[in-house]
Amino acid sequence: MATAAHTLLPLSQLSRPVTQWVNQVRELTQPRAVRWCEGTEAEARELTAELLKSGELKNLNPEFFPGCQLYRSAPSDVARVEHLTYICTRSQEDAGPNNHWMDPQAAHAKMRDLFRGCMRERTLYVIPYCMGPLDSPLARCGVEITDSPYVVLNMLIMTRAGRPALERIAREGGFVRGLHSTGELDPERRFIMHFPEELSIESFGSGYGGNALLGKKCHALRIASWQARSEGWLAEHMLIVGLESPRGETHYVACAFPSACGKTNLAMLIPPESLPGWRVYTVGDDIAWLHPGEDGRLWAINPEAGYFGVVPGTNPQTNRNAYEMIRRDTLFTNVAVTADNQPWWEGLPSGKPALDWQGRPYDPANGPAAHPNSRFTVSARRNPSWSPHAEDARGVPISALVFGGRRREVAPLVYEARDWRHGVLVGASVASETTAAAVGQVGVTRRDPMAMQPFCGYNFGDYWQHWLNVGARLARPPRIYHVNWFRRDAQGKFLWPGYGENLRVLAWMLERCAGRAGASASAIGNLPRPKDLNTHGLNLAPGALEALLTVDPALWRREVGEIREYLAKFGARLPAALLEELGKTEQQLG
Ligand code: SAT
Ligand code: MN
Repeated sequence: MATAAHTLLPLSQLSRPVTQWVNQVRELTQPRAVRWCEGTEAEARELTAELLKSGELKNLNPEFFPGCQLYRSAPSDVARVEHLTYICTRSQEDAGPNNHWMDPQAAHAKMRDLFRGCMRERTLYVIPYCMGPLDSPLARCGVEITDSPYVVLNMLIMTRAGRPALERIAREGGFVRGLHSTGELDPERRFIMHFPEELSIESFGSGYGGNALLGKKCHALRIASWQARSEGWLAEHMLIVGLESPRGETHYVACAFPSACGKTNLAMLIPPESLPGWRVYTVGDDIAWLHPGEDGRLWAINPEAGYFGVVPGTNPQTNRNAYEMIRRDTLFTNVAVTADNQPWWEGLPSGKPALDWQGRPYDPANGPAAHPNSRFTVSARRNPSWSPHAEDARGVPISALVFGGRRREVAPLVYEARDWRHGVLVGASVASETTAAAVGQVGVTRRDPMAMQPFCGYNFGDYWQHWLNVGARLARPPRIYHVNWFRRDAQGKFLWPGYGENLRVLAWMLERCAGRAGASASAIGNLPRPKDLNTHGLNLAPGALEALLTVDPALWRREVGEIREYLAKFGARLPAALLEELGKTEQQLG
């Protein structure tokens, strides 16, 4: 009886600190109603029905895409806004040269002005959520307050949201506070502010992705990276994938690539027919929380419960799992539609767009039919390769960490760091061509250490030192690799087929971890010799493999110079160990 009575308690009575905060926000923002999210399916259905009625969502063809809806965002609100994203620490040094910084008091004052009265005529939604399995000691909770029902629907898919999360918060006390309003969607009045010292987030003026789904980049990376440093773990922009070899051994690998560089595709990789006996299991596609375990290994959980993936390019060849997964119960944002109301995007093998992502009759003169950063939101359990170990409270043990970027030249297909310390330098030196996931010019090469440039909630110098410290605590650290699926030849053609064939590279890494595969030492680390990589059945162009596995000393001397110049920005906070490792590489380049 006691439990039954307990579950009937209104959510607003479960946690006093949460209720007090909701009341303060209500006074500031003046909503016409407050709705606490239970996290039930009935609630999601009800909310969807309301949005269909108001026209904010549209049903897609129920015969081919049952349970799927389309949302069109404001055309000026289609990606993360890094230039409007701030880390607000008391000392600017703590935010570091890698972040935009604002004084916390000034930032709060600015945001208070924006939030004042901003929810008049709107409903305020309270979303308690848990990042990570509800029973995991590694999981952390938050509460997002938002006036966007679209954000609520996304959060219900992307996190463990609702009553069980609030019950955990009531037990534990602490939670990350995320306040969000779409405001007027005015790019001139848009800010994404983080207060790591207060474990809070304030986001105004955008309804899109990482700007608005505060559990994702804002909490699980920027705030969590700060929490992780003080608690001795790592919050990383990494997919987690389980690879079962034909020998029947399963190893877990975590890989950091910048946004829109294929993390989701790699996490759901389908082994090519020429590699029989391999199986792939997805634990996560975007974020990993990594903890040193008592056994001296590194253990990982995926804090998310769904995927917010890039739609264009998804097809049966590139990612059959995702292609199947998004055919039901999926929320599409900014895709095109066909004449019979099916979602359509660039890269689909058939169909043609009738309306573009803005709902205009499709005209190629207006650019792509689907926005290049159009997204699907879908429960992780819809993924045919979903790993039930994604629910394990202690996580999965990591055998290898992989960094990567999108680079036409310089970086070879794969190399292995000499050891953890060198691996931290390899991660810190990642560079990549920018993509449509953030507002700004696409295709410019920039440094993106550990793929965390937009997401690290504190000074990169301190972050690299923290990486070194975590490594020092691991008796059995994972090996560290760097990959580049995006090398091109002089004509601009990709040298490597990518997608499912990337398993060949992962297989080499796992064989290295098991002490069974060969490599040759180079100045930048260990590379497979052509014979160490299984290229059976791959029709690589003549000379392509050699080009993919070559370290060009002249290009690398320039690269080392650029890395040194980049690292120098971090001044006294830069760990000396990284310069020592860079010195070793430079010396060996001759
Ligand atoms: O917009 S999100 O940050 O959620 C997606 C991404 O950039 O990876
Ligand atoms: Mn991402």
